[in-house]
Amino acid sequence: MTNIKDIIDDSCKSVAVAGHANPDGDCIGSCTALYMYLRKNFPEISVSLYLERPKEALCSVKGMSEAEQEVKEGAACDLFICCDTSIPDRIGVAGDLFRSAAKTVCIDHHVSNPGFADINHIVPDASSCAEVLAELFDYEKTDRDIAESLFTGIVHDCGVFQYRNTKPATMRTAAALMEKGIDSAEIIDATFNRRTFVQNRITGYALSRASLHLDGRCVSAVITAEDMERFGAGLKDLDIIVSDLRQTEGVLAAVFLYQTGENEYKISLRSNTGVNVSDVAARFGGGGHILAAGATVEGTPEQILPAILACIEEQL
Ligand SMILES: [Mn+2]
Repeated sequence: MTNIKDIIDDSCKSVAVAGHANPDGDCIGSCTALYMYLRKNFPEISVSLYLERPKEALCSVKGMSEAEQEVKEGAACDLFICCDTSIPDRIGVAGDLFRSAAKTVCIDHHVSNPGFADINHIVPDASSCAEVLAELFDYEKTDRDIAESLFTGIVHDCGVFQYRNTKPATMRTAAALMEKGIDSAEIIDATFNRRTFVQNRITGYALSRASLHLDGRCVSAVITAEDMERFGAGLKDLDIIVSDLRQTEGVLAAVFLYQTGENEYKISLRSNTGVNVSDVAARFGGGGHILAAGATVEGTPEQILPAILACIEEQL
């Protein structure tokens, strides 16, 4: 596929756009951008957008107000496009619709994506799914609102051009989007930099209790359900902890565990260099990117952490 129009033929009357569960900035930016682009440029097609409610800062992204949080009974579509989703199990609210769709397309940048849809357009070199989409859109058909969503997706996945997934092409794409007249500084501040008081407190707590392992080459922190309750925090308040851990001097990999069930933890992994955390996550049934990955595992931190450290040590 070289252009989004390649997947839309005359028989296509209805399209569903969806992302992954617990959507992040790239997922929200990509899905809303694709939704708005299809609405604007293919007015004869009915387009629906399915997204879980993200953290507050992302709710104001254009197009989010039209996102549906559940699939209505009897809903069907000719074409289902999922963005930024590496495995079908992670398709959020619209999983059933994916399974019943006549044709499915996956647009993504996760290196671990096996290509689970009928048509797969996966660019592991891209910083973000939004960067992949920008290349599939006609520039002159990309308006300011669409550019805002794409820019949001890009800056969230590359940490405002800080992470190693930032390539010259990422900067060129972002620059072209800025030419559309978006308020880039406001997007970055409002959706990426701004932290709630609760987020700051629980991040500070996690960092103050972090531990070093493997001669200081690995750092870990754990947040339990009890911790979250004590701080009045939800899962959405934890997303900056692992990137803060990664910035520790001398550290090659950061491991953050947070409780998601009675005996279940989500592992969030980040790497600076020398460790492929996508491979580590895959050993626990998860996936992601070389420098950022995750998995959900059963057990206690005392059981899970040594197993992850052993996998990381193999790579050092
Ligand atoms: Mn992404």
